[in-house]
Amino acid sequence: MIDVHFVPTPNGNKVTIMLEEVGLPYRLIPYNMLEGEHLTPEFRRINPNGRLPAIVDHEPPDGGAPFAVFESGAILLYLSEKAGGALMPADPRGRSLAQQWLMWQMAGLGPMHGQAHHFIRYAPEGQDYGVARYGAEARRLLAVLETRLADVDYLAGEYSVADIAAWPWVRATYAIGMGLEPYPAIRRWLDAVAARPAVQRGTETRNAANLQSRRPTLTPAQWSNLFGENMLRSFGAGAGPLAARE
Ligand SMILES: N[C@@H](CCC(=O)N[C@@H](CS)C(=O)NCC(=O)O)C(=O)O
Repeated sequence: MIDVHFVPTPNGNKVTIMLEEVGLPYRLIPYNMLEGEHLTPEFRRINPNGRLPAIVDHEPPDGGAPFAVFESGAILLYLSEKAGGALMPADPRGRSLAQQWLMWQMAGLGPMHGQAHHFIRYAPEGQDYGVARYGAEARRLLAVLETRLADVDYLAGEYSVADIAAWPWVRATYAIGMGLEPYPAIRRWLDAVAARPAVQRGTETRNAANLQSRRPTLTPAQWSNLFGENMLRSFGAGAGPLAARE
């Protein structure tokens, strides 16, 4: 059995989609991030970085003690290997392409779109530089994806962990007001992935409506748990400049 420490966000859905695709048994352990449920020493022992998702494999391949994995990209690779190389191309070039696009998602699409979500949806009004900077990066990365998908059906040629990593983030672009009309190849790929039964099962759990809206409303305590003092204090990060909600 695999425990999935879970929130129904793009990073969380990568893991549930992958588990549904490969058919490994798992149990969801849901967290309410707004209430700071992830800011505990117990969860820090599973993920030293304190973020979601993370998994604990109670039957790791070496037969040893339960094994924890954090970072959604590393989780996808771990699950692929556990499932005998599932959703990784068998040929070396294809495998490298899947790794390249997975790294691109983890280092580019995820963090940049994440910041675009923060500045467009959560930051106090008037944070124009952040909106401009991350909005531009978000668009640039969509253009990179469009160019790639105009040439191939899936990021590594065949459907792979790279598509599972990128798809939930691209699906979420509606929330930052970026329509996909200018990107016909992305639209085709988005629909093809969405039609997979495992993807549908893996994305059944959705965020509360407030968090799906263009401009979620957070109480001061929720803001502090996500971006402010409560979050920093739980890491022992000390005093310093803080994100402030006006
Ligand atoms: N690079 C990490 C990112 C994880 C991440 O930022 N997760 C968000 C939810 S999608 C989170 O835990 N946010 C809570 C917080 O920032 O305190 C991954 O891909 O797993």
